[in-house]
Amino acid sequence: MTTTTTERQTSGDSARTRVHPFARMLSGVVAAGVVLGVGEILSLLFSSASSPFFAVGSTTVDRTPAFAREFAIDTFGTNDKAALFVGMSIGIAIIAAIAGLLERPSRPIGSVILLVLGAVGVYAVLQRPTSSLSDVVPTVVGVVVGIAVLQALTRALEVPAGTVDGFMPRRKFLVLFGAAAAVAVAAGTVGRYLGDRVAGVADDIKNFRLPTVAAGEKAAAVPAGTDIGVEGATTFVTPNNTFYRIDTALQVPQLTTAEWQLKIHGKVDREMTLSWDDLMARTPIERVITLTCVSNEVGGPLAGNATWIGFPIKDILDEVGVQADADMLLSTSIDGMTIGSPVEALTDGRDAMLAVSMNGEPLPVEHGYPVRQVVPGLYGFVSATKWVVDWELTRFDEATAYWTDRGWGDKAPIKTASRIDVPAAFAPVAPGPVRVAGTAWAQQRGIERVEVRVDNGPWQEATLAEQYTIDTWRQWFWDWDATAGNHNIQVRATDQDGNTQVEERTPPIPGGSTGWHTRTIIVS
Ligand SMILES: Nc1nc2c(c(=O)[nH]1)N[C@H]1C(S)=C(S)[C@@H](COP(=O)(O)O)O[C@H]1N2
Ligand SMILES: [Mo]
Repeated sequence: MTTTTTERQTSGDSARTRVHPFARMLSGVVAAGVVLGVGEILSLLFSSASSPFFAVGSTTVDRTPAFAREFAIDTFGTNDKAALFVGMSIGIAIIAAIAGLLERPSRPIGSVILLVLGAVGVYAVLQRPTSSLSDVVPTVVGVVVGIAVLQALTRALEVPAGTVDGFMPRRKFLVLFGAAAAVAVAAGTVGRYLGDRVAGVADDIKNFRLPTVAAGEKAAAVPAGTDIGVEGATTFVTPNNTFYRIDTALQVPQLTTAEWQLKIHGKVDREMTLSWDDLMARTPIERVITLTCVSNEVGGPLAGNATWIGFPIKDILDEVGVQADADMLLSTSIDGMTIGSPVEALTDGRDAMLAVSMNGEPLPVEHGYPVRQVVPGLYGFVSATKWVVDWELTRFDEATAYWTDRGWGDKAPIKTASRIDVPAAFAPVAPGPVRVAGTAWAQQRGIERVEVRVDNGPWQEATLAEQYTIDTWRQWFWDWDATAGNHNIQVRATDQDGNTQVEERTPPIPGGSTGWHTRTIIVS
């Protein structure tokens, strides 16, 4: 490059005039937009793994080291996907702008940069666990078209010296630019829209019929006393639309009940493949179970409680005959997520199930439609496989799963946890009586006691809401006579085995955080 704002160069036989670098950068950006737009619309003809943008995003997610995942979930919470999309878009735009800046008719450096980006896209597509070789076609065609666009725009910018002011883009450039931008936006939007529609499961969900649960297997009615009724405190049942969502799926898998199958193989006496009808012919149960994510920092929000209808996993395992040396169920989702669960936890009598309904509705697509696992007492990453389609009975010393390959623990029972919900962080509090409230959980053991203390004073016992079962969280409150000033409120819970949460702070990785949730409250 000569200068940043103007340049003069000779190309071929005629002298060329100055071109505004901003026009060059825009050319690069719009060319990259064409690559992604064309890639997106062509991906309709191939599998969902063939979209270059999502393939790069998903492969980035898979390559993300454990500490960075913790950071992302910590910083962006359940908006981590949106943050990734924004970050990727900015990154691609910057590279594309540089490509545009460097491209010349006689020296196609920008084209080479787009080619390299395309190679990254092809690599990312091939890295997807569910992709096949033909899935690279949308990326390859997108890159070819994108390079053609960049070269055409660059040529349109090169004007023989003296004919026009180089700072005024030429008509031909403007027309080409407008057309390319329109193609990029239209192809991307239509591709996205149709992608959700064509493979969509909206009709399937509309026709979904909940299994009928026999009276003896229905969940007990939720007693009024399970909710403490403090404004802002966690409700006992979490509505589906506010239930936390954690997964690596940048495109939510769209799997119809007709397409769904569960293939069961490995260390079993009888291999079996369950169809949707096979599953629905089994005896369903309905249970209320609290799901929690291992990625919660102390006091974190990644937990929810729902009424699930599903089919006991133990019954199915009994039918296929798990061989004596198998101690792990390696489950795989339609998008290639693998999760290893101890066979023991699935067969010891707890309500481990293949769930098909959440709070009286079909599973929302984000929560695993049509079939997911729910296992009380185990963190989601070792138990709660959404969109599950494959079960392999194997051994912990023979197989690993997605998160255990990334530094997380292989067996992860849920640790006893408690958190303060009210007063909310930074909420104004006036001196006088204040009801401090929150929730606590210790699935499979149950909450025995919750204690609160102010400014390292003596621990005081909170009032517990009624316990629904040992598999659900338990709400609590404690009445405080707040005095003016800054105060630290801390909470700790004791489970029904008699174990109290420890003070020592450890991070979520590898098996769940420890420590006491502390909130600073400014009373004035
Ligand atoms: N297919 C699939 N299933 C998955 C995951 C995933 O990334 N992919 N994440 C797991 C994790 S880490 C958790 S905590 C739970 C979260 O379930 P939810 O999103 O329904 O709350 O799903 C589990 N099941
Ligand atoms: Mo999780």
